[in-house]
Amino acid sequence: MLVVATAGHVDHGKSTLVRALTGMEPDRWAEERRRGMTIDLGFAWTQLPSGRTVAFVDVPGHERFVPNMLAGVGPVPAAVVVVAADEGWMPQSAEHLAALDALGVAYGLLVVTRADLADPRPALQRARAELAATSLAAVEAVAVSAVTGAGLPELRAALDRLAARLPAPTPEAPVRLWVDRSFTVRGSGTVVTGTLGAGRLRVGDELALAGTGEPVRVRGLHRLGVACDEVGPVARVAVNLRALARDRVARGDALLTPGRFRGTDLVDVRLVGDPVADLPATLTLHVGAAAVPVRVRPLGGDTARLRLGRPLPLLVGDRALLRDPGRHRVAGGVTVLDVLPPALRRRGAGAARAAVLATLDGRPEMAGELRRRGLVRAADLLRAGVPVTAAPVVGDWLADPEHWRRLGDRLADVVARHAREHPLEPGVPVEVLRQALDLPDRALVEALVRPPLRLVAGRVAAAGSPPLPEPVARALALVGADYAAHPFRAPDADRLTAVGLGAREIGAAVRAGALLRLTGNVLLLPGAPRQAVRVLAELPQPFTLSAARQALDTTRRVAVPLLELLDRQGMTRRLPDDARVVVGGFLVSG
Ligand SMILES: Nc1nc2c(ncn2[C@@H]2O[C@H](COP(=O)(O)OP(=O)(O)O)[C@@H](O)[C@H]2O)c(=O)[nH]1
Ligand SMILES: [Mg+2]
Repeated sequence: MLVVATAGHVDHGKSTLVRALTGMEPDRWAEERRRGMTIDLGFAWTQLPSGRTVAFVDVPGHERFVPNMLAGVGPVPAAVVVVAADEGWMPQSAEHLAALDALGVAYGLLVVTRADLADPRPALQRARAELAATSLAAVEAVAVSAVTGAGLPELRAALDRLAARLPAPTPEAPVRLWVDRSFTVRGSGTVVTGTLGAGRLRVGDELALAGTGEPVRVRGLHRLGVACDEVGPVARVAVNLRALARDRVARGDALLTPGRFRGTDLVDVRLVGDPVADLPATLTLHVGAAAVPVRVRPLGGDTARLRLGRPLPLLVGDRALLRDPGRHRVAGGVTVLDVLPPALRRRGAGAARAAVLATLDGRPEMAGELRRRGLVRAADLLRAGVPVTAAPVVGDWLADPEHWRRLGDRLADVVARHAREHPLEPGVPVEVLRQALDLPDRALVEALVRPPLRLVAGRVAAAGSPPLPEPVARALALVGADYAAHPFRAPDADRLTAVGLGAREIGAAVRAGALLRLTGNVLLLPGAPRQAVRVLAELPQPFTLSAARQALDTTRRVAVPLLELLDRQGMTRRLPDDARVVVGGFLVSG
């Protein structure tokens, strides 16, 4: 389906032309018919000689209704610029053309109407000259009279050629249906209409309402007034929404494929038109069928940051226009460069951002996004209209390869420095690393841990390096000699101090599994209990504490807690008379 919007000054014959071509009445309101003037958007359609369908979005030409005109033109890929032969180029001819040019509309026709009232050539010539500098420079021109019918067959043929030239739409794209009308149908409920430029709609689909994010379900679909189960692009559609109050949706809202768009109220844009520095601080942004007030912050000669009065589901590469409603002026065309722009907090951040924006052209590209952002969630890129073609580093996180490598290096540096500064701690807690590297997610820290680093119990430590800090390892080597001679004698406090094992060092050694703490500072090597069971198994069973103490060549200070440990571990069993036996399995297997 070819969907075209009309454009041109009031009373130049737009609605009459649509009527003549379609036999349908585009002026829907009684007031419009009484006043003979289009106020709001009108819709009419017909078949072209080729069998194709053309649908018109007829717009008002009066300067008071330019916002309505823009809501009609915004989502439509092609336009028919209408100029009356007898009046020629007029103010809203210029303003409408400026709007089409700002939106980058490149497909259309120039139609000189009312050719029965005056020679169409001067008007045609002037209009051609005006179009020459715009996105519509190359369009075909036709002169017509809706009264005599002259030129209408040529116009139909030209519409057919236009339809054939338009780029093929993408049915697999997500849906963003800008609502240009909403109304209630008795017995059906709320219906919205729009131009489906891409994507596919089906009865039963769940969509999201852009304004509130609330889910809505498609109860029924009409394509040019005919009910159907499914509609592909490009088409004029009416969507009946299940259980949605009429006041929940209005022109400028949008129906969205869930999860594929994100409402944003902050965008960085390139402007073609007035120099950014000359713009008033407040303008109206028109995009799709929406119009929102925006505050403009210049960032460079032709780039700016726009703060929107309410969030809109915008994508990188979207075309929009800025208009000064007070001065009836299209200030410029907008290309959206970034829908998730970084905050500008530091001094000089604005200038730095301007330099970045100067390199952007609005073509969504993943590698560039990753380079600029370092890290970004895949869902955020997708919802900015950027195709995601790389695998996440962890979860939903995408990383620029170079940035990721540098983060890995920094992680190793922080772990090494921490090990030097806190030699008795077993590595760096993940959360500390997350903060040190200023990462948004702990999962990223864990994903950055690569050999020789390792993740143990929520901390990142260097593996391969000695399991214990140097001073502790040295002290253990000294007591190790003591244990070799008397494995069940615990060094006393003086000995521990002499080799340099203070409370912190002992704690580190115990955490690292290098020492076994029986109680307080009663320490043995970790293998001591098993070794003790082997010795005790040689004794006549049951055996007394005293017999055990002698066999183990140790003191009560060690023997008491050691036997209690063996009891707890089920290797020995204490009898009612306080004697013990080694538990059967340990007797046999040793
Ligand atoms: N003679 C003549 N009058 C026309 C022609 N087209 C439109 N008109 C008249 O011009 C006036 C404005 O037309 P309309 O379609 O409402 O203009 P719009 O404001 O651009 O939609 C109406 O009175 C029409 O009857 C035409 O081709 N020939
Ligand atoms: Mg009209």
